Amino acid sequence: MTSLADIAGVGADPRRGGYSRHGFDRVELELRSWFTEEAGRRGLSVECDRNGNLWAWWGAPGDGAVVTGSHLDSVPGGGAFDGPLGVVAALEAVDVLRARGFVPGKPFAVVVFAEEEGGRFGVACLGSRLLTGAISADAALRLSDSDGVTLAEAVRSAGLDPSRVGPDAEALRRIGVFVELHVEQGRGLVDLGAPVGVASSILAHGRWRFSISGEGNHAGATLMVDRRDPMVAAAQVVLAARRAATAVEGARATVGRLIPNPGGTNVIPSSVDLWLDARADDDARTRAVVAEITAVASEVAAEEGCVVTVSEESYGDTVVFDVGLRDSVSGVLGGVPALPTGAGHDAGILAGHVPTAMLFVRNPTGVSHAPEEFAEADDCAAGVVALASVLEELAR
Ligand code: HGY
Ligand code: MN
Ligand code: MN
Repeated sequence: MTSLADIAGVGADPRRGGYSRHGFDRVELELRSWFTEEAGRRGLSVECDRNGNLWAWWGAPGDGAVVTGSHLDSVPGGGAFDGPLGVVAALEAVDVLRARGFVPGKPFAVVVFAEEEGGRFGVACLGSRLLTGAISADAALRLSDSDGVTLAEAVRSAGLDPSRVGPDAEALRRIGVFVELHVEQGRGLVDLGAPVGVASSILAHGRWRFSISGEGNHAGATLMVDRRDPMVAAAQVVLAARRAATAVEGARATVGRLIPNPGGTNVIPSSVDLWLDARADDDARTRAVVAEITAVASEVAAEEGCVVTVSEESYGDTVVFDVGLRDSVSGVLGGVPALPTGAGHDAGILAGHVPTAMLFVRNPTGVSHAPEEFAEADDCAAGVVALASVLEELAR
């Protein structure tokens, strides 16, 4: 909790509440130096890979390492635990292992992945997607933030060489097993009355951009019959998202970001961009929900004399974590519960390449991606001890 308190002032967002810490922005760079210092204090040697992921090595870097960690960036106005808890727990777990006189029998690293939330460049888990090749360097370098700054420019200003951004087979080969500790985003552990759990699966989920264009005009001089108002179509897409997801067991659909252009109070927008976040237990259901929303979007756009284009910005199929590893992790912890999660993680991206597990720490309200996100000190401590025991077993 002291370590989390150390960074409590970094990236606090007075307008939204909570924290706004985004890939390679000034705030996140400050968090990177904080992490580098904390790792240095523990005698870990820190290196930054070609995609901006930080690796703090306990001993010499090498292949087949036991790796743990998470991310430091947040959603806009996010909570204090989503990401940083996993990074702090990893550092604290090193302290616990050291106190036990443990020395890793394998290469061992604490990792901080870049831009996990996609809060700046729009693609979630960007650092781990680049590392594994789940997104091409070209597509990634072209991504831009709301000020039009491209990822290429952002990584360059962070001291990286954009021409080296891309799949990193060496970094991937170095990961023998990855364990990510994360605050639970949901009420599974609360309802079970357990402080710590292990992840079983992650919902299939993706992000789609809907761009609706109509005719910009004067709010007062334009008769209602003469309008081609993309905001009216957009509003119906938002409602269609709610309807379509409610109709499919376990599906979720959200429009949390909608930008009218130009955005004047007395101006009928010429275009509206909105982003759909859709998730479900499997690929088919997720795709079905998106297809239904897309069909409604085309219909309502046509009715309003508007044009809509839909582009998929990121997608990941359902992740089922390695059952053997999950069960042995649960066993090391005396049989903690296994829970599915609706939240994506770097562990979900890596799971397709290396044995991966996740530990969850109880979240009393289940609320996340909001300033109210919280975890009790005792539960965080239980998470650290659990992580240390799992790492000790894996790094023997
Ligand atoms: O969106 C997610 O599920 C994750 O927090 N990036
Ligand atoms: Mn998150
Ligand atoms: Mn997270």
